[in-house]
Amino acid sequence: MARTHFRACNLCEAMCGIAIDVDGDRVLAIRGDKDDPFSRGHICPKAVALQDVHDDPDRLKWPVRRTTSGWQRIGWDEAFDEVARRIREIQSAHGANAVGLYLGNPTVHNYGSILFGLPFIQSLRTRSRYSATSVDQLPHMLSSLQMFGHQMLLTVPDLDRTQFFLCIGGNPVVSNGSIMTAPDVAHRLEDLRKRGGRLVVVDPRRTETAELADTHYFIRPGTDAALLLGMLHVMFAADKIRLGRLADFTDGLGTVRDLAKRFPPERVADFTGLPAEEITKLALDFCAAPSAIAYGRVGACTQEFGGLVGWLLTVINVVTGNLDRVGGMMFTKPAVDFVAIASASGQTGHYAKSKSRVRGLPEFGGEFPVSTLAEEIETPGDGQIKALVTSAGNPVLSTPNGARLAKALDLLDFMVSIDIYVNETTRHADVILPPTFSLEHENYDVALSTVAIRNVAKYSPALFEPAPDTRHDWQIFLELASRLDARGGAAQRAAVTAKKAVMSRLGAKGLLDLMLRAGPYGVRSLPFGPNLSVAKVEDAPHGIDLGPLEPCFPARLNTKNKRIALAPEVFLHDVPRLDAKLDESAKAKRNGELSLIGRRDLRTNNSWLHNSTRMVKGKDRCTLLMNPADAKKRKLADGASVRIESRAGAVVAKLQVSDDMMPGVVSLPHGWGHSLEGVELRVARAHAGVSINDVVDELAVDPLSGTAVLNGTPVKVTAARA
Ligand SMILES: Nc1nc2c(c(=O)[nH]1)N[C@H]1C(S)=C(S)[C@@H](COP(=O)(O)OP(=O)(O)OC[C@H]3O[C@@H](n4cnc5c(=O)[nH]c(N)nc54)[C@H](O)[C@@H]3O)O[C@H]1N2
Ligand SMILES: Nc1nc2c(c(=O)[nH]1)N[C@H]1C(S)=C(S)[C@@H](COP(=O)(O)OP(=O)(O)OC[C@H]3O[C@@H](n4cnc5c(=O)[nH]c(N)nc54)[C@H](O)[C@@H]3O)O[C@H]1N2
Ligand code: SF4
Ligand SMILES: [Mo]
Repeated sequence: MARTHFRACNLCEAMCGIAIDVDGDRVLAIRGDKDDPFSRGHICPKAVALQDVHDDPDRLKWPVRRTTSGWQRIGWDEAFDEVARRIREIQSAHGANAVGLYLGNPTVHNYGSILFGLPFIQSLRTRSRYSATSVDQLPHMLSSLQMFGHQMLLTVPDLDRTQFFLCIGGNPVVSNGSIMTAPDVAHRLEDLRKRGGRLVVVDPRRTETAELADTHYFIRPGTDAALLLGMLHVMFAADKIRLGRLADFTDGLGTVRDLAKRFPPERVADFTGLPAEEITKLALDFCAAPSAIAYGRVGACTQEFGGLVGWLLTVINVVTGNLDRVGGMMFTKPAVDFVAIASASGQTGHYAKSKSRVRGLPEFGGEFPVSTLAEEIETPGDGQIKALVTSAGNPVLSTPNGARLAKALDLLDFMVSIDIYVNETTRHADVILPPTFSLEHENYDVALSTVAIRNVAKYSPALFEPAPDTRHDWQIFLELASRLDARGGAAQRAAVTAKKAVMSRLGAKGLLDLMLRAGPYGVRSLPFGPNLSVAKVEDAPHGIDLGPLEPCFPARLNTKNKRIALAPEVFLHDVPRLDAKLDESAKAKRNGELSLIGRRDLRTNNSWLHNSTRMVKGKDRCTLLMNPADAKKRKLADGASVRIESRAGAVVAKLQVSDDMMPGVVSLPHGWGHSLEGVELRVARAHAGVSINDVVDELAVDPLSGTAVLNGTPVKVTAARA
């Protein structure tokens, strides 16, 4: 019997409502759900990959153990017992921190992983924790922690009501938006222009988003902090600073004024590549707009001064009165309110409480920069990582110098991966524990709802019964946690068994129910509010719109004094590094080096959708983009094989000459490089590409935040020998 199932796509952050036509256990079609009030029928070409991954014959369905003669199927209990035993042995021999943990991006898209990942982390008892955060949004979290007192109090663009959207280092038309859950973002950007608003893009590449913009500025990679300081200089000098309502609870304006004085547009123009007059105009236009947003994403965060950029973006929003106001940068009131839940237990996040063992880089939120993972495995001494757990991550392709990390993984005494594939990372594991995939379990976007441009609640029921004898991510975490906790005597074991029984009965769904009921739209919202619970959200298959974002400061500020800290010391301390860079760059010669940046494609999702034929068909997309002038200088023709080399390593890719690139800058996408030995992804291997992260330098880290410098790698590009 054919039927239609409604849910939210959980591949990227856009949370699009989808309608899946099914016949028995077969997916017939995946369409946009026109009745979803938030996404209004929009989907992107990736949505159908949900079906392709679901049906993928390479997807793992049961635990496997690596043996000399290949992967061997084992039972779940045997697998859980072995993993827990090896972790315990290694921790008793070498200490708790000898076991490392890496959590990848899909964790955030799966509520079971989020809700049960936390107790698992506690049971692991290790400080050697890593995640994709340090190759992504860490600077935004750092500025929220320092300025508003909570790392999860992230700013969200009020995209539908703004009159000026300044997009720095983001390409939402392709990425579908990030820390800005906004399904159908391209139409929303067009609507902005239709209502007389302006879109300005600052990017070293004329991106798909730049194509929609009123103005696009090329910028030299890694120089955005200087641009933002130049803009602040103009705003102060022209007396355009207006904090409005924020003035009553903001500290540090004078400090920012003094700092900005030192960065006139003329000082930063050559460095950034933007003429001083354009910087001045941009700053004044921003101030003149009835409402405006300074927004930055991956290109803004993962660069040499990413920490400063994260901070300065928010400073600009505050000093122009655009924070927490309609049409500016706002905050959600999500139905599952993590900020409130975490704050209630005293957890606001922390920064630099400790330093990484080998390189001395700062911890953030209990995690170390993933750029240091390889050296922590390689370097002997107290705290050396001897075993690793990876879950929903592929750091061999997604983190700097993946080739070095791959070698390091072979040094481990034990590795376990929770993943659906034998890929570039999990091929190193001793045991792989494969969870069910998206369509086999229910979901609720607890994380992404907190960064949506409207307050929304959407529950996705499971479409298919999970295959017999499979486990969800949350069940895997719970099984492992219980075994790890049962380290003590009989009494402790009994307590653990009892706790496990309760958690297991509750499940992810039961926990969600408690959180919804306790949240701002739960029981508290009575008598007139929606009184949300799992039953309520289950009753609304297309999702529930809870209204536009609303101003919430100072009430929601989490700083002790309930004031915004505009000029935290940690950021001020990093400015001299920018000064030095500015002075140095005025003198430096670039001796033929180009600056390498990344790229995303509409049909990719980091490293893991390339085993779907529908996602990889067509022309080669793992190409190096280069400006015609740079190609001519090097006598390189379009389509030539070129060698891209940095301090860290080299790869060969096909050249694509394009005047969409700023002169001096080249671009290669990430997530490719599937030809490594042992990768069991048949389609991806046939469309392997190369990994930019074999070139991106693991030693290049923003020392302030610990975020990897993924953009702005100095490279030499030459003709590849045949
Ligand atoms: N050079 C460069 N590098 C980058 C970036 C860049 O712009 N340039 N971007 C960075 C960014 S923003 C990110 S977020 C990271 C991503 O970095 P990672 O998270 O390390 O990499 P992914 O490719 O997302 O890998 C996801 C893994 O999860 C598995 N998986 C998928 N669904 C599930 C599930 O439901 N459960 C479990 N257990 N596993 C699942 C997939 O098989 C895959 O192995 O990459 C970063 N790397
Ligand atoms: N189709 C698709 N969608 C995705 C993903 C995917 O892999 N494919 N990944 C998802 C994930 S995990 C994330 S985090 C989001 C990311 O979402 P976005 O950040 O919107 O996506 P990116 O394409 O990484 O955009 C970064 C932009 O920064 C530019 N850039 C590079 N260096 C600099 C610089 O120094 N300064 C400035 N100003 N710009 C610079 C790049 O040219 C690029 O256009 O996308 C998500 N959505
Ligand atoms: S934009 Fe993102 S959420 Fe929407 S269909 Fe595409 S991958 Fe799924
Ligand atoms: Mo990301």
